[in-house]
Amino acid sequence: MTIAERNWWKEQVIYQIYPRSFQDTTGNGIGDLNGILSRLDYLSYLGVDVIWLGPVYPSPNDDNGYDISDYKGIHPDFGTMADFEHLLAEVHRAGMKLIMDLVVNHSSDEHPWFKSAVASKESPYRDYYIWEEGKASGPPNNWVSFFEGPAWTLDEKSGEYYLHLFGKKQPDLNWENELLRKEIQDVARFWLDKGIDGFRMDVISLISKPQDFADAPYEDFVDIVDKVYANGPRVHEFMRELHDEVFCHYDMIALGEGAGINPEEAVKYTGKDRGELNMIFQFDHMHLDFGKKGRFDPVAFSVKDLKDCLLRWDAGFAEDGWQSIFLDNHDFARMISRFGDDSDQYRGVCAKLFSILLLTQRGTPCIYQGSEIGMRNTHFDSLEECRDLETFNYYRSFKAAGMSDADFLAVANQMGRDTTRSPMPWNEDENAGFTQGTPWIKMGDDVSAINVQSDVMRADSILRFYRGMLRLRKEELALVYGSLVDLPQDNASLFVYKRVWSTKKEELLVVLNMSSTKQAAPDIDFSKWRLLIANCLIKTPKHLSPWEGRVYKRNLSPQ
Ligand code: ISL
Repeated sequence: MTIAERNWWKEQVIYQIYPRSFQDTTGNGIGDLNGILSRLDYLSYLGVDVIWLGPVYPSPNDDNGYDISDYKGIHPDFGTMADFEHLLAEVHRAGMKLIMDLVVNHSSDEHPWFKSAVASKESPYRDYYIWEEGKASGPPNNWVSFFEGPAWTLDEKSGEYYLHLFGKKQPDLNWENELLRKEIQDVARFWLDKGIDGFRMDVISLISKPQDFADAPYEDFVDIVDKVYANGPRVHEFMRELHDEVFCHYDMIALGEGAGINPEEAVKYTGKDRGELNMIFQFDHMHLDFGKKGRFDPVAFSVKDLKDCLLRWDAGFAEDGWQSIFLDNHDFARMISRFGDDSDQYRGVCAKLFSILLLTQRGTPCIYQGSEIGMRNTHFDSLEECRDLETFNYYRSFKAAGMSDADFLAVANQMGRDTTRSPMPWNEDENAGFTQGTPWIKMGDDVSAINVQSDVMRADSILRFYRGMLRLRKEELALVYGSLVDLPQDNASLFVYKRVWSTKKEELLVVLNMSSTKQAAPDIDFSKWRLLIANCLIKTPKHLSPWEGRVYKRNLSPQ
């Protein structure tokens, strides 16, 4: 096994801010940059290193900012460029870093490039997008969009179809066009020159399309993404070009969102001599419950499936490459609601267990806002309360296929993206201190009990536990550089592994009971280990309480 090279970006912990839902200061019900500024003390208190700021650019907000109409501006809902620059300076002053979302697989259809491309086939911007003739029966091929329905929309004027792997207001950019690639380089330089510390690059694995645009020979949507849309023929060339032209001139984080990658591809994106990205997000664990038709067609999965998936991916990076570890984000249900037990009885201990899992895996951890106080899925009582276009699109198609509103809402409450986008609950004020206006999306049902202020006050809170885990992550570099060694158990509810850092002759032991029932402890002589942190009072060494998690340490005896 090779020994991981030390790099500053491996030692960071990222905190994802979904700007609309973090902190409003103007009363328009939408979070803003000054709101983030007002909460920097909180992020310092929590102990995170890097803020990943979701898109704050001008956008018609068909997909909450993932449809950008001006890559070099700030949406007035969020503030001004001066507000952004002030925030960036203060983030740096507080000793943190800031990375921005770079959404360049597609733009908004309201971007001037697309407007010009539609206005005339002769426009120099026409080829910035992907146009194809339809077939007699309709679109050029059978590709479907991530957000349901065909991935092609007819432009009546020219009679050609444009490709959009996401919503129809999100036309895909044509990376085959060199001028377009230069525009993207220019955008990246613009923000890096302002002093930001890198990018989270939206669906970057999708930017190179197979140019034959042949039909996808798969029914299962995850297969279509993995085998047709992702890792296209020129993707690594495009990544290297961006690196050589721009990224290599900055000391930055390049974190790719790797929809549809597999471990082998992941190492191509992030291998240390490849000159592409530093790290990547993989999604296999997020797809464990996706059925044939994607997220709104969920299937059952087990703790073992989750464990196997995490282990398989860790093994993929054993020799080279690096990943960023996450268990939820703005696109997926809350981790305790999805993988754990979010009942009143177990929410607290379960959220702490998942913080151990998140912060003891090998990879740069990414905490999604609100997980550090154990937020659970928000439940919507009707579709009128939902906000996400993906939910609405799937609703139309599932309804047409005969599903009832009640059944669809139940699935949306389990799997939909809105479940995880409710605003941060800060305190017990009106709207939990998020806004003095009307929040753009419903607050969580339980904000009077689950909010930052109450967790700051309580010594045994989830928030305090996260702080402890973040401190541990800083103190114990074995958690960053140690290899991950699974200790297989007969009991499928247990996840037990070591992080072995041979360079320093140290190892850490992580013991997790990922179930709501008491389990026999693994057959380990714990007297040989020093306990560093635990989420329960250890009642008997022989048993693990529901969702009990512990981290131990010992020095390796000299060989
Ligand atoms: O399952 C997925 C990948 O196979 C998806 O979740 C995928 O990762 C996701 O849809 C891509 O998300 C990103 O791009 C979208 C945007 O709506 C999401 O919010 C963003 O995170 C389009 O820009």
